[in-house]
Amino acid sequence: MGDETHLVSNAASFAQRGYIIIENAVDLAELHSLRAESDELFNQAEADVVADLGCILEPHSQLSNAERTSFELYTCARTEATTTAEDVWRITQRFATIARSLLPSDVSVHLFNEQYIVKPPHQAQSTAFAWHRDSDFMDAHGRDMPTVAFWLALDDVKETNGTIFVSTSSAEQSAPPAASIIGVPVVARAGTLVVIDGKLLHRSAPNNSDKFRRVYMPQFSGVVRRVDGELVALAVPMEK
Ligand SMILES: O=C(O)CCC(=O)C(=O)O
Repeated sequence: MGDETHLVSNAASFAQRGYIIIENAVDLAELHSLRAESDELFNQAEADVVADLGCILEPHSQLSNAERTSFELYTCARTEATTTAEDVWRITQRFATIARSLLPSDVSVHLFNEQYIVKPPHQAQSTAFAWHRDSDFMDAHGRDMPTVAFWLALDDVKETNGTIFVSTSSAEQSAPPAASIIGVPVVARAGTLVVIDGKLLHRSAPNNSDKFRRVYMPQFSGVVRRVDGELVALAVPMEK
């Protein structure tokens, strides 16, 4: 099957279910670069990663508006962030081409957010994420902008170490998140990518294991602004 056929079948499946799973989305060398960047950011963090940062580490801080909106300027800032940042940035750009095949054709693909979600060992409930849709975090203005999150497992993931669960019921998708939803856990090897629509209901489990659970998660969308016109996060153009 050619690459193009793959993208078409992925797009159909994504439109229908709100997520797709792509195994071996990165090779071993890329996985090492991503893990190294995640660990470097964790070790550099000046706050408690769980209690203060909610397990979220960003590979950049204090970006200017120009850096948040220019491919060239973001690339400069981004590739200086860590020792392996250049390798990771190449992967992010490859993911942007997949995002192109999944977002509506009238949306110009921008990098909206870039983060690692790191759950240290034995952290129980404090590392769980409740049922939500990524669009829940936008105001009424931004909520209409289609977004896709690229949730890339850097460690093997399962129910006991903090994997995500996705809701597969269309009735649940349109209702407010309820505690009674069960969902389906993603049990997968490191290197597996789950692409999640901004409107898909998902949650994640606590990490009860004795090892770190690391995930790299860039998000792509059009330019997302708040009602007051301010950017919500990044708006780095990814299409030439
Ligand atoms: O990685 C996780 O455990 C959950 C991440 C998540 O649900 C999110 O960032 O929206």
